Amino acid sequence: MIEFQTAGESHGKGLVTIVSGFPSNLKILPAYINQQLKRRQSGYGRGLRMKIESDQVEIISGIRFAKTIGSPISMIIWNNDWQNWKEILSVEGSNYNYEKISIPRPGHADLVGSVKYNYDDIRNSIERSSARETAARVAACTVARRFLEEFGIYIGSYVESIGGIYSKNTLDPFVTSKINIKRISNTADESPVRVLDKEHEEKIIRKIKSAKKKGDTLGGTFYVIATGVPVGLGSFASYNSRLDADLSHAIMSINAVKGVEIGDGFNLANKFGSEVHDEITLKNNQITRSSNRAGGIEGGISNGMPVIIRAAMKPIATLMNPISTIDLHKFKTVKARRERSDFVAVPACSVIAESMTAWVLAKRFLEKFGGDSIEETRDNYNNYMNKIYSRLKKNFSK
Ligand code: EPS
Repeated sequence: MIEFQTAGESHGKGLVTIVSGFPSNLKILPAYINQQLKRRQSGYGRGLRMKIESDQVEIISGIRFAKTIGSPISMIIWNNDWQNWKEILSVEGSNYNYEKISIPRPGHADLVGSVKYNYDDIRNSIERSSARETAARVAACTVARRFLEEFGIYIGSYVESIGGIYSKNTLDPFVTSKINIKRISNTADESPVRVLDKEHEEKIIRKIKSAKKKGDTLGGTFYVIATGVPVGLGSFASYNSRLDADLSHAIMSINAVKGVEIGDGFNLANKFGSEVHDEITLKNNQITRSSNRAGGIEGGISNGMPVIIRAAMKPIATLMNPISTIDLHKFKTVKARRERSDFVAVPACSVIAESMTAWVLAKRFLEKFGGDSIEETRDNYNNYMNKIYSRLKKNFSK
């Protein structure tokens, strides 16, 4: 089973991750991981922190001569901003005179974290709950992304809406079975808000500018799509092995995500069954579906169609024009505290969601086909794929 853990505070020395369970001989270079880290840092509406940081991974173990060796891969992303926080986040403790934070921001982890962990300074909540942690996740999950590419599985994303402005539906993922997600995601990467149409890109940027001017923030929705996923990942055998449940958990775990749909999700609830379910058809003697409203998953198992996830991110909780809260020190109503932050992070969130999707798919893939080396895994995969039809025909011919 593959696993990863992350550690690190937003303004601490750095972010650390340990990734274990991947087979040996998987080709991977730091530059490949850095490329994904860069994608996570981009997007119109980010705060000043992204100008300070230029996230790069330092690989400590697990990779030799650009290939995995089967041992745990450990990585560090150093925080440039640490220089400015050495005293405030000191490990040893000192007489450094700093201001304790007692005013929680509504919608953030500030208050709940302080109640739960019995903190006397909201700074402790802020540091670990910050979305900065997702840099380490992206580094870890990029190993999974690289692994999946070996088997022709590609994951990409695009932003659908920001602040209620929906981009034109240039792609209907539920009708098209042939989705070139690499090309689509590259197009999204060229847009500062990761949308696929220029007209709405401008409208969205205007809306972000006006939110920023008002000291406000915005959320949005995005799609993540994985193509090349073989039939048979995940299982209906138990609640915790269902692929859709697994993906929902992974996406919902990303900071500020408040909604996740698989396939056409909530829309499906308003329709007749005959309008919803994807007909099973034959194309060149291969089993396929006439549509993909199920989002590539039936009965908790991948069905060979593209896996489609849609998610909603709430607006960032730090407001420069703050709403009301309580000062825990004085126990009276005040305006929430301002803290340097992003105004919009939906484009970054879509990249993080791609990463988490890669992780879940790699986990389920290795659960089914896993070997100790990439070669052994490939043999297992090929053996299964080559026999799908002959087995079906043999079993049902009796
Ligand atoms: C982030 C780093 C943070 C924030 C943002 C995401 O840096 P700082 O707090 O120093 O500005 O920009 O985090 C939040 C939105 C949050 O609420 O914590 C990053 O690296 O993605």
